[in-house]
Amino acid sequence: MDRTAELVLRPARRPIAYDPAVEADSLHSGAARVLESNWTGRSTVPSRGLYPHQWSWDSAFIAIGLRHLSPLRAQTELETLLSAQWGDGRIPHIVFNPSVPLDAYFPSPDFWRSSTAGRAAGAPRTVQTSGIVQPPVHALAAWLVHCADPGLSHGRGFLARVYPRLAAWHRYLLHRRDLGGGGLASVVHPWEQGMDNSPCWDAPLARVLPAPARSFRRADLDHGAPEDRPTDLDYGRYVRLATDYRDAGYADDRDRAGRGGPGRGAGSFAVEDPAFNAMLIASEHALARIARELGATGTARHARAERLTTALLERLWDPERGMFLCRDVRGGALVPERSVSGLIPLLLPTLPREITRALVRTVRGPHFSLGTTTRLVPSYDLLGEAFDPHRYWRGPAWFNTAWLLERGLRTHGERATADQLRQSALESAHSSGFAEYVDPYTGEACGTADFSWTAALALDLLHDEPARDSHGVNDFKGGDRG
Ligand code: 9WN
Repeated sequence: MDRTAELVLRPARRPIAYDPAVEADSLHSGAARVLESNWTGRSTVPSRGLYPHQWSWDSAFIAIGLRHLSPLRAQTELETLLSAQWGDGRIPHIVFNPSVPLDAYFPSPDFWRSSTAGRAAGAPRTVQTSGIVQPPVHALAAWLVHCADPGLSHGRGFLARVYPRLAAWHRYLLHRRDLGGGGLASVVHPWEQGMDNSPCWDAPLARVLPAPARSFRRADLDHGAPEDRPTDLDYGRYVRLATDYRDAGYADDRDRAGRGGPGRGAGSFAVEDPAFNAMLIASEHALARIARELGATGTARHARAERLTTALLERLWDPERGMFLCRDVRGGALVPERSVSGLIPLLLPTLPREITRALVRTVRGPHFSLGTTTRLVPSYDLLGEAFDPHRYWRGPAWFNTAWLLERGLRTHGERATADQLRQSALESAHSSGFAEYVDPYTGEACGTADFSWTAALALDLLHDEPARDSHGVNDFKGGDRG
């Protein structure tokens, strides 16, 4: 059979009508158009202008939506990303497209120098990548992609091929990135957590000596409004951290971490983040399902996910605020900022009931106001000093966090709130032209338009909830059944 034929997008099964006020068909075809025009042949760029390469967690979210259009293309998206995996198990946050000019995105391949600086860590020789990572949502995506067309998946040996790579990825995070020693994975750069400019990083980043602004040229300002993007000072710190990590050979060993004193040296920034770890746990449950599908038991993986859930509660739960916080591993304390990241553990099926109740109260309460004054959950505390409805990850709402929270709410039986969030996400995705992010109050489009994960996750939300639930994280509740 000619598999290339399947790379042509097929019409999805008819999406459910979710609200007469919104044209489901037009949303569906608009989302499909965005994904088609951002497809490069082996993967999908987040955006043609601002982000012209392949990004790690973007690809996972994109695959989740693409599976409704072309399961083969969704599998290919993940396979392309995984083929750039490093020998030590890390999945790089960017896989560079060699045909894109170097000055189209900063930091470019000549900054990261993966194939030379990353040699000891096993960076691939033939493809250029960054040396940092992004949130591990890939195993969850692989499982959902498999479920979209199990016949195709079996026929291509999809799960059998991706499973060892995903297992190595989780091993890397659990063994090389437990910098706090408490069982959770740490991020060593704000870009790793994916919410680059969150106020949660302000205090840990303040210890980092910024690289001089004249030592690099930002490309993001060619596409985005400077008042919405991170400042030059933030960028100086991002560049310093990445340079130091690169110059230390992208090594993660704890002895090296922090060497050089505050402000300098790889390891001066290390944070345990609730969303990053929640995605790891959800993905660990998904890996258990994949293992079962491949004939193993998956029990050890569920047990590991449970241990991680316990560690998350012990290390990051803040009962007073009713949400999870980040831990500044170098400073040793919790960061007293409320970010959407601290709500995302709602995704986890086995959280104690009193914790999920508190999280739901918090998401509806004055700091996030879902269902009262906000349409989508803001990325940061509405009452926080640093709140800004338009600046990158300091207030606006993103669609991937909405998707994660919608699943979490549904997982814990909060149907009405989940339905409301789903509807707002669909309406905002449509009316904003699949914007990268939106003003949480008005839904006004911000950032770049035709953003791939906005289109992909809107497509996923268009499909009916029972179908999404039956292949999703809910199945992991209560262990290894299914
Ligand atoms: C740095 C691609 C990525 C997303 C991140 C988002 C933004 C990059 C940037 O774009 O980050 O990785 O240049 O700002 O913050 O979450 O993966 O869409």
